[in-house]
Amino acid sequence: METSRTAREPRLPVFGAALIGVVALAAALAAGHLVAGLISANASPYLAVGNGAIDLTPVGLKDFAVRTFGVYDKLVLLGGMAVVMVLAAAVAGIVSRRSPVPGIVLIAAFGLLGGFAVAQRPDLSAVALLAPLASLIAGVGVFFWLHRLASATPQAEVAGASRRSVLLAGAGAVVAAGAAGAGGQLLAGTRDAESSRAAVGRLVPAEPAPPIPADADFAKLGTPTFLTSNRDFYRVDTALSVPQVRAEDWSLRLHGMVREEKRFSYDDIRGRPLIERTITMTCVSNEVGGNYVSTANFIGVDLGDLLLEAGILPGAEQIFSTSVDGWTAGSPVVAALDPERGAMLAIGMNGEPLPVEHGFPARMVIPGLYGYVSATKWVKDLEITTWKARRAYWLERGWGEQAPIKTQSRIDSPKGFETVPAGKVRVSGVAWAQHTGIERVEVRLGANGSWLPATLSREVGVNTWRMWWTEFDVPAGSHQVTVRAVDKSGYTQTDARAGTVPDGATGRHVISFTAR
Ligand SMILES: Nc1nc2c(c(=O)[nH]1)N[C@H]1C(S)=C(S)[C@@H](COP(=O)(O)O)O[C@H]1N2
Ligand SMILES: [Mo]
Repeated sequence: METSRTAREPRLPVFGAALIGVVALAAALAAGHLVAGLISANASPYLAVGNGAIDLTPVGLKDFAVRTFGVYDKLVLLGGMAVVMVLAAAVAGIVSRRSPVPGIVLIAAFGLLGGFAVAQRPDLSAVALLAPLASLIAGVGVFFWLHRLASATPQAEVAGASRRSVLLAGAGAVVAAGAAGAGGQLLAGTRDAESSRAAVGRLVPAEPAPPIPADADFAKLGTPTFLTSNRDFYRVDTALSVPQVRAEDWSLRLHGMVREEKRFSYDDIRGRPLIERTITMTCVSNEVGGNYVSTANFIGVDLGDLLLEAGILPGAEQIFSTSVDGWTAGSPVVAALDPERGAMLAIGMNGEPLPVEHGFPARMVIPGLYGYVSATKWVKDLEITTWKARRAYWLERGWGEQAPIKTQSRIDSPKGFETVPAGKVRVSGVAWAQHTGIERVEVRLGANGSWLPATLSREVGVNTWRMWWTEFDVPAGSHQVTVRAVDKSGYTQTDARAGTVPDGATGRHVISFTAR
């Protein structure tokens, strides 16, 4: 009798088995999220796996994702991960129709992957491993428990009371998982950086930036406003979940090729006479005509002053900066030391403490250099070194070491393919050549028209964009307009098209519109 036991062991129905896998997955994710809420939102194994995936993604694909999905690229990633995980959990259930072992092995493998991803995160301590551990225990536990309940139900009785008890247990597990997940979210919310940021209050610079003149933009004629609101400021980073750093826990270490290593707390920085500078930032991933360019009043201290206090040793070339989430950037020491350029360690943006997604408590901003070599958010470490000794995040992924922002211009109105009334058509937009300044903007109607100078907005500084507008008299029909900028070095924006990799796109923005 004993020998035929396996043969008589009941097989679970396919759908029920799949469901057990999915419920166990929900329990695992929720338990991990709950424990992560107690430690750090970023300890959540789900987010950690996603972050790991971002770091492992090849440049081309990442570039494609940013281009195609914009700020939604991470949502798409998380959604895709969810689909894959639910399918895998269902499969884990289905292959376990007789014995729970294959499912438990699969779920445990999931758990280990989550643990590995959390362990890889440089912003988390070993305690954070408790979150994936909770996931592992909850996932395997719930799977085993539901599987036993269901298997103990003889097929003949499936329509009866025991089946109901399996369903009830499953529903109970889902409800508990939901509660745990929500609890985790709530706990993370009370501990996160936002409350610390609120406690900082408004930042009042001792040395405010000159007020922005009313004629610094042509917003009424279709250009962006001169200052970009914090809400509208473009955002680019590799962080799947925004690093949560409280000001009171933050410090910045300045070390390497310096005479004297320094460490600054938030109060050290905030207690200094704060300066304010109006700066237009640009991302190297900005396509011709793209939106990854914005302007703000940054508040903080001069980055060069901090370096001088530490004393830069001869031979130093690179400021190798590291964020709390382990992202790195390499900036030229000379750029930070040049008082004309005005590099900053910023803690404020448009009067407020930095928004959490823009680097709270502190970030770097160096005018004239693309963000990936100059604008480390959530910065915690500055190592003064050489170019040879250290290679930053995007350098390892095929982007250039030196990345000055290229002179560019963009048409904002009319929009591409817009239909406008025939007759006088106003064309407007922006141009930028940070650290050099815009001298002239020229616009051309049709592929062979002559270049006509546009009216420029009042210049705020060489480190900020400049708005332009002009007018054409156009008959009904379809038309095209092209813009080009000439900067103060005498350079005319090239017509030669280049992609964003390795050091920024070139080419001229052309749009088509219809007059009727
Ligand atoms: N920690 C961290 N800082 C970062 C990045 C990042 O991925 N992680 N991205 C950089 C890039 S590529 C740009 S263009 C700017 C964008 O800053 P913003 O999001 O405030 O506009 O931040 C830079 N600082
Ligand atoms: Mo960027």
